[in-house]
Amino acid sequence: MSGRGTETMSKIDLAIRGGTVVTASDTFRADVGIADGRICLIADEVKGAAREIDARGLLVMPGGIDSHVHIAQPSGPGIVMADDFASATAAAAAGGNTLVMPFALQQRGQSLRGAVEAYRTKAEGECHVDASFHLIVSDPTPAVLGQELPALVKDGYTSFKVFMTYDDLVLDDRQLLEVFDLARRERALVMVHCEGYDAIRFMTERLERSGRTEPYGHALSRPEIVEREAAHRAISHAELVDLPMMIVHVSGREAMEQIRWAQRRGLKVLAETCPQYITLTADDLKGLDMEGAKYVCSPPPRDAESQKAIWEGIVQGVFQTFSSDHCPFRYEAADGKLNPKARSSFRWVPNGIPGVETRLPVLFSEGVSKGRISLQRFVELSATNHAKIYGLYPRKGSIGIGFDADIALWDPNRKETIRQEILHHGADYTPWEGFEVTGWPVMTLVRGEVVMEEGRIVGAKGHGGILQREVGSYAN
Ligand code: DUC
Ligand code: ZN
Ligand code: ZN
Repeated sequence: MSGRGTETMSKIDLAIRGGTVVTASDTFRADVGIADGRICLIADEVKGAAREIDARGLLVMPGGIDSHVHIAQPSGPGIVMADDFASATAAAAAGGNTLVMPFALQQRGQSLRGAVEAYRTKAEGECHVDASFHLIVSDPTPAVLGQELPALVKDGYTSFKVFMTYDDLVLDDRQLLEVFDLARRERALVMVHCEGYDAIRFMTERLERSGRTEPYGHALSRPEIVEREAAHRAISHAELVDLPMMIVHVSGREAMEQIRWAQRRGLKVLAETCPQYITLTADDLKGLDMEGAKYVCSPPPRDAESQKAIWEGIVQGVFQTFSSDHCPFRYEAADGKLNPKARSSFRWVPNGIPGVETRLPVLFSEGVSKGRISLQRFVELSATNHAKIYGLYPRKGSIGIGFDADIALWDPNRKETIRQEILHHGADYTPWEGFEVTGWPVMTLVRGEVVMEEGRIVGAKGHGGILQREVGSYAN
């Protein structure tokens, strides 16, 4: 039910009163009524609820959906990710998110179903916000392509990631085509990590021979051309088998222009970018001693011109989603960035940075507060499009009757300085230390339960569930 005037219903568990509701299409003053974890009423006034939250002066927005995070993922010998499900989802809640989408990773030789079951076991009972898994396919055997993947897609794992680099994950062109073809048949969405394996190996070995082994070498080993070439190859393969595809973590102009070119030709190429590509640059990898390791992620951050190109892509609609690519490793740790081999070459520095907690404040501040994007575009990029693309809509991703009451209350004027000491993730640093933002999430509700209030995680872990998904709207 929605309406103007004062509404009362027989049983409303909670009313969010006096706030300004923001969706991907509108901004309007309204109260929001919640019953049984879902939005049941949107009206000028909602009275008679069992409980009320005063949202005067606040924006009432769909909780963030971060469709690209890595949590407790196997990361190579001796390397351990800094977050388990409890800490990652606490950090997500603190950052205004209500759902995260991490990856169940198939290691070579492993059954995909086995990887999914083991990952579920790690997550169950641990989450503060909802979670839903993508798959990573590293070993597309006939059994995986013929039986496991089709069955998993039917079971609600409707998206999977493939890599064009990394020794343990890379698929060659033939394998990519086989996976793409299967995805088209099953109507699953493939997420592609576009960086060319052979070019990176060539560059890495050349840099190492010339003594460029410090963290900055990571950026030199993976210049934009490496991403551009892989993006073009992935687009070509997808076109060959008529597959809609998502290119993840796009870092700069070269890959963005490939995607824009494909989209203008009518191809269903979707794209994601991340906070690191609008705020960091390769120069951050030049930190004194090994400090640059804190910024080693793939693709690497580029330069100010690239940041401008990413904004161009955001504003023009080349990008549909803005995700964190949260992939946390501790810095001061023998199982993290400073592992015993890391000083010998950048190639041993684990790739990834923490970001699930800071994604939305960075986008809100750099985007909305600085006048680059509207509130509507913010909601699309941070929640609604993720739900639509990955098969969670109309259950998640908006504020409307019948949607899960996944809501973040934002103070659009609040100024904060991002500091490690206020964050909840398992990493021991943030790449955004000292970064000033305007706009901050002050409360997060997952299915009508408050899970974060003023930076405090409230309520027990285990409220977050593990969700299966439908085929996404863009995969049709
Ligand atoms: N790719 C990701 O998507 N995340 C972290 C590291 C990587 O290479
Ligand atoms: Zn990737
Ligand atoms: Zn990632």
